[in-house]
Amino acid sequence: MERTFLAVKPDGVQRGLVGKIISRFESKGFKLVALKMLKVSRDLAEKHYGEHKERSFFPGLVQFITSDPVVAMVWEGKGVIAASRKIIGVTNPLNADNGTIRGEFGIDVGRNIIHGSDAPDTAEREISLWFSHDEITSWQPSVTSWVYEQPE
Ligand code: ABT
Ligand code: MG
Repeated sequence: MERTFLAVKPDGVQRGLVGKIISRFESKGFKLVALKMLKVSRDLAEKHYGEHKERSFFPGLVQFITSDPVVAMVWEGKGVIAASRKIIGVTNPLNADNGTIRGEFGIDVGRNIIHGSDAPDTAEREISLWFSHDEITSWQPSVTSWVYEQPE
């Protein structure tokens, strides 16, 4: 089953949005398989945002993500990578659709509340960057057959 990496950023944690955010993914039917709160190291931040290393906003991005705790998670389910990006909304919260997390809760691009992996290869890379094997739990929700027509 497909997996994605999501993280409530320091602004989302400070603003008390962790519960509301987790609730969105839970009630959609996706399965939480890993969760931890941590203060991100500079090394982890620079690896996570490595693709933006040469961009002018990179130092500010690293400063922001390491400034306060984040809540890091792995979620599992059919189509979870693309579906999560839809639930999250586009990068700039002012352009994000109503009903998305960023559309509902954010204004500035540098305070966009939550991160979600943008493709299968980045999801795999980010999950192994943020979590060790034994931090990811395998379990079967008893409601699976009420979420999926043909449970795997
Ligand atoms: P993330 O989930 O944080 O990766 O955001 P998203 O995938 O929606 O957007 P990308 B393109 O990956 O941006 C990463 C972070 O960089 C910030 N950013 C991005 C800017 O500040 N200015 C820019 O011009 C661009 C392209 C926004 C993202 N996060 N934060 N905070
Ligand atoms: Mg991104």
